[in-house]
This record gives sequence, C-alpha cells and structure tokens, in this order.
Amino acid sequence: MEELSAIIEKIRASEDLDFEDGMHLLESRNLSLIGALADHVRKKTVGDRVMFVTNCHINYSNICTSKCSFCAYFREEGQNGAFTLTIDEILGKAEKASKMGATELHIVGSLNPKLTFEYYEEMLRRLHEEYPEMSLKAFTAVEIAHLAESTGMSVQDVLLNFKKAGLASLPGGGGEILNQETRARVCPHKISGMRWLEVMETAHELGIKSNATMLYGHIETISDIVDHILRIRELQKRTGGFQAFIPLRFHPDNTELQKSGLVRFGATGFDDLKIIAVSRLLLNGYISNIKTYWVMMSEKLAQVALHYGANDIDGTVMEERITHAAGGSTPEYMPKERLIHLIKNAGRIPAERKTNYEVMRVYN
Ligand code: V47
Repeated sequence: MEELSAIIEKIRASEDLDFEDGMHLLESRNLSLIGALADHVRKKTVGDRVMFVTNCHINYSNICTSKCSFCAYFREEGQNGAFTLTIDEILGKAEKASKMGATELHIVGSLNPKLTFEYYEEMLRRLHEEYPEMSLKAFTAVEIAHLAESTGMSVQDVLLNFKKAGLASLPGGGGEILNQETRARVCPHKISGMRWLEVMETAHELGIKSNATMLYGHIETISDIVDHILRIRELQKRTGGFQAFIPLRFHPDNTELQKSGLVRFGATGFDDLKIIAVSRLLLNGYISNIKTYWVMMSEKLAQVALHYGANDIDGTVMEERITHAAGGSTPEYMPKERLIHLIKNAGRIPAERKTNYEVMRVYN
C-alpha cells in the first residue's frame, strides 16, 4: 500500500497520473489495490452501468500486404483461405444482422491492393441506404491511410467521402503499440504510430469519433504500454474524439511471433486485469469508457474486469475471425441475454448503448 501512497493521493485530488506513476502501477504486484483504485474511479466517473451494444462484425477481405507478425488472419492473394467479399455478400451479412436487431456494423478488413476506393464507398453507401438503423463503424486508421496513399487522395478527402456515404465512426484497430521501435519489430509494414494518431486526429476534426486500441502481451515493455496510453490521452486532450479505450490481449497461435519463438506465453490473467485497471487510472478524466472486449479477454475474465475499471463489455459480435484465427476459443456470438446475465451477475446494471454511447435501454 505504501509504495502506491503518492498515487493514491493524486487520485484523491483528481490529479493526472504521469509516466512514472504508470510505471509504478505496472511494476506493482498489488493487483487488488490497483483494481480497487480503478473500480473507485470507474464508479465516480461512469457509475454502475455497464454498456453493451448489439453489433455484428464483418470482415470484407483477409488479403493483406501488411503481414504483421502478430496476425494469423491475413492471407496472400491466391493462398488457401484467401477471401474478398462482394458488396452483395456484405449486404447479405448486414441483412442477417439487421434481423437480429443489430444497431452497429463493425467493418474491418485488410490492406488489399486490388480493392478500389469505389468498392469501399459503395459498400458504405449501400449499407447506409438499405440499413439506416445500423451505425457504420468501419475501417481502421490503417485502412484509411492505405486508401489515401493508394488513391493519391488526402486522408481528409477519404474520410469526407466516406462520411458522405454513411460512415459514422472509426473502430480503434491498428493502434497496436505506438512506440515506433517496438512497432517496427512487430509490424514493420504498417503505418507508424505517429501516422495512426494523425489519421485519428483528422477524423476527430471532421466530427468522426473513434475508438483506440492497444495490443499487448507480445514483445512490448511496460514502458511501451504507459507511453501508448499517455499518447492517446494527449490526443484526447486536443480533440475529445475517442469514445473508448480497448486493450487487446495478443493471441499467439498460428502467428509469426509465435513461430519465431519471440513470444512463448503471452499475457496472463494478472496482466489482463492490471492493464484494464491502469488504463482506467491513466485515462481518468479524459476517456470515460474502458472496454473489456470479451472475445479476446474470455467471457469469464471480461466479467471480472468489470470490477477492475472496465464499464463496457463490447457486444454480441456475431462473427469474429481475427482472434479465432489466432487460437481464440471464445464463442463467435454472444446473445444479448447472456451479456445481460454476465453484467447482472457481476452486480452491475446492464445498459444497451448505441455506437455513440447513447443509452437505449437499461436492464434493472
Ligand atoms: O488492430 C490482430 C488485433 C485488432 C491479433 O473499436 C490481434 O470497438 C490479438 O481493433 N491476437 C483488430 N489481437 C480488432 C479491433 C477491435 C476489436 C473490438 C472492438 C473494436 C472497437 C476494435 O486486433 C488489430 C490488432 O491489434 N489483433 N491479431 C492476435 N493474434
């Protein structure tokens, strides 16, 4: 307790925690104290409601030039398992999601050099025209930057065109780890951390909100984690455009990182909970939604994370390919009733939200 007393004082005085504080927290083994602090801050900021969304993930292609060493999802053109969905196939998935009551489509894919700007634009336009009730949370900052580069358009123009076609917000993917030295080791062909932040900043300036993710449990150091969260906090101070922060636990199966022997075990449950808690504490006052993504966290740990600073458990998801390609063993679909059960059983109040965090229904 004594080792963290200065941090406890800062939290009590609602002062921002700094880099050194983040390091102390991540170095500490006092998980129950860190969890209790995060839970206290969570209660003060967002209360006892736990958010979830009825959503559907759509992955339009897995043919990717980025070839990140942590990814088991991508394929080369012509390789077994490579796919690209037609717009009609995407609409078919949206139809199914709409019938199941989804209010959000989470659409991400890959850096596929064969796909044209028109493919993306038409996808958004037709989805928005046919299913206006579903919010389109589509394309990571990495996909946006790739399209800007391949078409010669500015990031701003890509985003403006997409907004016009129906894009509502950006998912938080592609953040990985922002420290460039580590990032260049795990995803050398991906845009830099700086560029990822720039695309997010441009989106926020255009009124397009986004999420932010962080991939942990691979080769990153604890200083990379603190640095990542603080850089996101810095941008948030300027734009206020991040709606949620989502730590993602690396799944090693079938990945280059595992084959090369660089990652043997990955993050433990202890790490998972500590990172959720430290995210809450470092982002206090700036990003109020800390999401525990049950698909990567596991159902049971995601539920426990609700007592370690998380206030959002993501959604029904319906179809998930990225984690499952890398050995994820959670189901691909979580019925709404099960999410409600998990939240209530943790002593919290389930609140179904829209993508923009507007609450649609509270399940008391
Ligand atoms: O950017 C890739 C990660 C991300 C692996 O915004 C992996 O609401 C674990 O960003 N093990 C995509 N993770 C998923 C994502 C996301 C998920 C849920 C909600 C939201 C949101 C965003 O998945 C990638 C990368 O960081 N990833 N491979 C892997 N083997």
